[in-house]
Amino acid sequence: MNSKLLNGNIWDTDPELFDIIKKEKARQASGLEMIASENFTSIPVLQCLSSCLHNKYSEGMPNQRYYGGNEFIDEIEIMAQKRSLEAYRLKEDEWGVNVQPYSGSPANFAVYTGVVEPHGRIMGLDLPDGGHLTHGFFTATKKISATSIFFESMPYKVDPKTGLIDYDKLAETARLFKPKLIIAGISCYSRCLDYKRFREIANENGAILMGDMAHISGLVAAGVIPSPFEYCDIVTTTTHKTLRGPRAGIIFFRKGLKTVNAKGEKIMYDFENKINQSVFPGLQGGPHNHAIAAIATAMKQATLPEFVEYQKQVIKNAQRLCEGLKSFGYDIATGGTDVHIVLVDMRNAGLSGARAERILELCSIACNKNTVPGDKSALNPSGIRLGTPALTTRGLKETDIDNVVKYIDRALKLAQEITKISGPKLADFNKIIETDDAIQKKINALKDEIENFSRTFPLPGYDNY
Ligand code: DSN
Repeated sequence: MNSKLLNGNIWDTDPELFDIIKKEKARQASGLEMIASENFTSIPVLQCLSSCLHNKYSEGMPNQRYYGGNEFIDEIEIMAQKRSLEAYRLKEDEWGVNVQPYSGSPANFAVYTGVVEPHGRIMGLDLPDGGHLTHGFFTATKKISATSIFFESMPYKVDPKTGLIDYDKLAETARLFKPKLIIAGISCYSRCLDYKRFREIANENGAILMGDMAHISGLVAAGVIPSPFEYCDIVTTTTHKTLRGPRAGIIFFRKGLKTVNAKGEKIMYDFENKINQSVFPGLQGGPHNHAIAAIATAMKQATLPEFVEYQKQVIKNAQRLCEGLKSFGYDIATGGTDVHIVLVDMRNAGLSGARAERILELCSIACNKNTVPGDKSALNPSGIRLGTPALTTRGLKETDIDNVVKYIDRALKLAQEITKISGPKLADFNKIIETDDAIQKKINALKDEIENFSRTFPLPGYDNY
């Protein structure tokens, strides 16, 4: 195994692949990354991810493994657990944590598998209203997410007029549906959740309350928005969004004394074994030890004052983005944001989410089309979701966001111009983009301007890849 071809650097052994990686790096550096769930992680996280830890199998929990040679892996996993609790200011006798889930979707599935019986009932925010696939998404014709195939799910919704979660309706539906578990979590909702209200509704129905803080876990760690830990029994998260860690998932669960009943008997939480066994051996095999180490280092960063400043800036930038877009006449769902997400309703601008996403992509601004309150179909959504975590990581401040707003507006105006020529069909819109020289020139000129602007902000990570 000494062959240079088997063990040399990737730039020597596989230049074909390395070239593509370099192109992606250049794309990241020259574009404005506004996908709300993305971020640029730190060098220590990248270093853990590409370390020797990747080589090791370690099924089981620390000090109870099915493989030998796990002395240091145990040390790292225990460190990741400890630091995860510290980052959220949780006491070790009240909360436990499993850091092994491969990502957020497996984490959510592991919770339901562990604490809800097969075909037991769950309630989550409907996907078109801002919930996640794994909150039980299904449509009239199809059970889309496995969480709606193996569990019976009932969505709750936002008020189509205000865009805000309709807690009264959720309470009413929960009284009828009697869920075993209610999910307080979002994938696209720009307001803080009312965890106290969720708790009251869960209590009224004897339901477990699970917070899915995947999007907001960095903001929660920094203490700049309300925390789900005050009211939830279980909290899941990914670690790569606002938290800026590796692509991975975590499950926090309450443990210890739950309550004392009328007879004076102590009732204890029983989540720990159920959740740990559901993750392994229930659903997963070997933990990704390189990712677990990266969680440990990300959680250490999450306790630093610089991290708090970063998260404050993420919100300031998102709020400036809202105000800027509103000043150009765009409608913002719920009228604003409390977090890192800005949901822009394109209907009054005469554009669909798909057209807006496409033109922005051509101008090197990455975002995603998204349903907005009142949309009937998730297939042809009327809005775009923008986010500020990645731009803030690159050092953009409010005045830079003002420039970003102008770029977005210019791109969207181009989309309106193309729509005037193409008419309502998306295929015709795309055809004009591909064939009309004058339009292409305008797009490319704007793209060049945006890329020059973007390159002035450093991109964390390795220099060329
Ligand atoms: N795909 C993530 C998002 O974009 O919100 C959620 O998993």
